[in-house]
Amino acid sequence: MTIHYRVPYTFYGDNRFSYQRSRVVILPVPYEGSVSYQHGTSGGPHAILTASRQVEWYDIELGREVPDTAKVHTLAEIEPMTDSVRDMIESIRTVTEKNIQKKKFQLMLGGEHSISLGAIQAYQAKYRDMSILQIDAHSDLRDTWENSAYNHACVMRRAAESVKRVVQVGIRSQDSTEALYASEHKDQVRIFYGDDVPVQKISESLSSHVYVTIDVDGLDPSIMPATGTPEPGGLSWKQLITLLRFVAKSHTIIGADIVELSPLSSNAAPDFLTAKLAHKLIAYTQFKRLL
Ligand SMILES: [Mn+2]
Repeated sequence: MTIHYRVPYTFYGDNRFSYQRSRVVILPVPYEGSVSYQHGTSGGPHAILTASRQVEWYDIELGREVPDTAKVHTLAEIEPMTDSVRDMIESIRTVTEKNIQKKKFQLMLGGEHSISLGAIQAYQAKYRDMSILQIDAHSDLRDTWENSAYNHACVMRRAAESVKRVVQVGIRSQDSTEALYASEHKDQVRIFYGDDVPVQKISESLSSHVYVTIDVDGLDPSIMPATGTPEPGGLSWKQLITLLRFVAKSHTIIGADIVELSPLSSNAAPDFLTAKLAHKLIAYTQFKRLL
């Protein structure tokens, strides 16, 4: 009889590449400590990895088998520390620093948006001129939220205080303090509202080294209902993919994260979309010469 082995529980269901041999590392972080509205982002990494096992390795757009060249290695999940978001951010920073030092392209899968700060701090220590491309429905520029300066609603304020520039795309929701901060710090924060995605202009706003953070709620809720605050009027799949391809070609994307997927038991399409988005980011960054 034929024995059927289960596909490995890794990105692409592929475990051919050890950490040593890998070029791309997937870092799952099922952390959910400061979410305001609906819960469920701690299930994000598991759902993305599960869906990724169904993503076709061959990429039609690039005409290549992506995992063969990208050499993807999936790391162990970082255990969530729910009592301290600062400790969580610190752990992510430490892991990211190691991956940067080993010259890996890190793609972190969340979890809630506050985790991005740990990776951003690590990249910023290495790339002083770094800018951030943030896809999101929310500016996340609050100074504090729910008595914390490290809440997911403050993550880009903390980032904007240290990196060269944050470029936000897909924004449909802000409070007055965020709008004021953005208007008073036009050099640090550039905002593109709603589904206005002028790729050339966005690209020109970025410095040469770019960290990409994608909150899935930047996408329209018609294709991304699986998130805590599904704001209407977001990006289409094509708009997002076109932008990422353009930026990957014209700039150097040094690392990335995809956060805030909150899986729905009744609908697997958003999980698959997110896995495919991760695949596209891997393809665009690892096959730059084909773009
Ligand atoms: Mn958001």
